[in-house]
Amino acid sequence: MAPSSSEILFDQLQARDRGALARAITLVESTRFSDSAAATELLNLSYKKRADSIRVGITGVPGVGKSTFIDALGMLLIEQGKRVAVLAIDPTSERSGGSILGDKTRMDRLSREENAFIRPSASRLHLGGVALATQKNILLLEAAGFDVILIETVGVGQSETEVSHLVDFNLLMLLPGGGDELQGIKRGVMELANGIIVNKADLMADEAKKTCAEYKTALHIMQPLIEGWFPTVLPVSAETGDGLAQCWESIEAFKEIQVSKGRFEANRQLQYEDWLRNSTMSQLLDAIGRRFDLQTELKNALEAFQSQGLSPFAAQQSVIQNILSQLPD
Ligand SMILES: Nc1nc2c(ncn2[C@@H]2O[C@H](COP(=O)(O)OP(=O)(O)OP(=O)(O)O)[C@@H](O)[C@H]2O)c(=O)[nH]1
Ligand SMILES: [Mg+2]
Repeated sequence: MAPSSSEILFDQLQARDRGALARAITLVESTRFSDSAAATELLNLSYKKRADSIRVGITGVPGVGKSTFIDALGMLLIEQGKRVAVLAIDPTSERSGGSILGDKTRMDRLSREENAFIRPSASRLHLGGVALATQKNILLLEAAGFDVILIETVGVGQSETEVSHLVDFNLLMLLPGGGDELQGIKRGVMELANGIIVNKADLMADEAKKTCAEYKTALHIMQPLIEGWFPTVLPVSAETGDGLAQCWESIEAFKEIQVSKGRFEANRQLQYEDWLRNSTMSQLLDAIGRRFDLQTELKNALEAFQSQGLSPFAAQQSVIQNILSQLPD
């Protein structure tokens, strides 16, 4: 039997064909129903033959130095013979429109490397949608031989939680000085971190050390997120490269522990279960929304509530009944 188009595309991916990677990403991000069978087949192949890799999420407030750090760390890893892919999850990119270009210029060394691949955030989607789509892109990148996947996320509250469902290691980037509130870091975010780095230590070496000590103390008070692992806290400089090698060593040490305890695969299994649940719900909701013009139904319901004296409950009931009455029994 002749190979299917997805099998051909998968072979091209494995042969590290960059054009094939771009086509593969377009295919799995397509919302056209006619693409869904081929996309699923490609993802099946990528999932079944998935290779060893590490997925690291890098979160922090805008300007903390995430892109600069990824550029420098990526170069270090490429020197070690690794292949590095960078994905961005940026819920603000749609609004500002500038951050994608910003990232490009700040990863200018990495973007010229044959063994690197950089993909900006798919901004047409809401945050949850971006995270769900990213899970699929990760598999494609791994099929294409990328063994380190770095995910840059702007820390604006919810995105840290979303990205923690995608990665093996959560790296939180902070600036020297200032308490949690100053850095816009909520307590829950710190609890998700497997490692913390305090960047721009070249500008403020003493302050960076002090901040590290403060976070170490704060972490000691907290219940450890993962048994047998105490999050590393390091001063670094993305600009000079100081501390980057140690940071990567700690990520590798973490992976080793997780693998040896059987938790590495177990964590990914949970993440796929999570994806299955959320992605199914979101796709079905999209499909129902399109099939029944949910937007118009909701607009009418809102109008009925706002100006026709209907209670919110009655307005909701009329939308649901309207839709359900169109379905066969
Ligand atoms: N001195 C110094 N400057 C740095 C360092 N890291 C980043 N910068 C500078 O800080 C600014 C912001 O860096 P980015 O890497 O773009 O920060 P980001 O976190 O990716 O920002 P967003 O993508 O907008 O969220 C740039 O001007 C960098 O040159 C560092 O370690 N030391
Ligand atoms: Mg950036």
